Amino acid sequence: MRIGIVCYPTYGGSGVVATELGKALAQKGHEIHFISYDRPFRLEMFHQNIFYHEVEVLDYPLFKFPPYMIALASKIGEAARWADLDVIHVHYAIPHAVSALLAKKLVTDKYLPVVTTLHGTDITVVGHEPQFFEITRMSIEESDAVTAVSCSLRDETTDLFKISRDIKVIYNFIDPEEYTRVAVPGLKQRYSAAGEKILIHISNFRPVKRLKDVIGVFAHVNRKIPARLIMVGDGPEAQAAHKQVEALGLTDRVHFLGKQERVVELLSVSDLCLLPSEKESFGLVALEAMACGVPVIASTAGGLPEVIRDGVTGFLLPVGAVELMALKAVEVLSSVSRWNEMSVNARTHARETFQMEMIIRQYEELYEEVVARAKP
Ligand code: GMT
Repeated sequence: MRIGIVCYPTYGGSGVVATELGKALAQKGHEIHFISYDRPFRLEMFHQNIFYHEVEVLDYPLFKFPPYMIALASKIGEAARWADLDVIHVHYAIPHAVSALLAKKLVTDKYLPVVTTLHGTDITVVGHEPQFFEITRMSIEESDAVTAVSCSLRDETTDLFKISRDIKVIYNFIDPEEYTRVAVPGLKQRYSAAGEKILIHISNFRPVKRLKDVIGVFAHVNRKIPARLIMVGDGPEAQAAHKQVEALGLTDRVHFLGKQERVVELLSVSDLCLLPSEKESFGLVALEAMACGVPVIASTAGGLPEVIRDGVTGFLLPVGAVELMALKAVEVLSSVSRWNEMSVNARTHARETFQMEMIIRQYEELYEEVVARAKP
């Protein structure tokens, strides 16, 4: 099958899932056409079945705001005609789904089915804004198929937009060969002294990630167990996080590493992952951590309870319950046998429940279904 994949090329769960899906589909023999304003950051390899179409936005003095949505629609239409695409799969509703629906009108010589995957903030944050509400709803209603990355996101979308159509849940996945604990000589010593535990947080440092709670939990843990905190990512909350760390006198115990291309090595030297988000439709980072044998302490927000098994692969606590999260962190970090048990459970759960082949197959079946429906 010839599949067009539209996604954000930057660091972030939706782009990662879209790129990994495209790579896996190409490996299975499908022809994949990525369409975005930049090469997706995980698309670092060459593959004969993978193509990349760059969206260029005209820089004209009259345009205070470059018309990206229209440029993207034109590019999707152009790629669809040029490569004779069978289906367009957009990741993140805004503005991708709207552009794809426009492109569908441009391609007049064939029916171009559009599959939209909702990732979370496109619904819970951006789509929620009054100015985007109706257009997001329209793009969900008009797509040929819609998927959500968790039951929680499906239900929230249905309730919020009063959607009557079917939204299929297809969970995110990881490549088990890539996400596995690796030995990295000297790395643990680079960030910690003997006997210290390493906690890790990875995100885009946006308000929904509650960095204040991440640092708060760490401060409590560090009072009981000598520990370090690795902070991976960057974003609007970075400055406030630096200040909080300074105010708590923890500068030498918290390592801010900025955005990182790869996190497997860092996860491999970590003992616990913290994800106390206010909203999280899935929590890909939690899955990546578990696959590397790192138990996760998270909030019960959104889809996190569908990813983490409370008391088995980590702990789930209410949003903002900093002290309780710290208590559970200390509980798992202070018992070698408990940590080992949770680490093994986490690794197994990540591989069995979010099995890559099974999830890729679910997307393939969905493409086959919309293409068959589109046939005259
Ligand atoms: O977490 C973010 O803010 C980034 C966002 C994205 O679009 O990349 O992540 C969303 O999609 C990920 C992949 O499906 C999910 O794992 C994240 O939970 C989801 N983020 C939120 O819902 C806040």
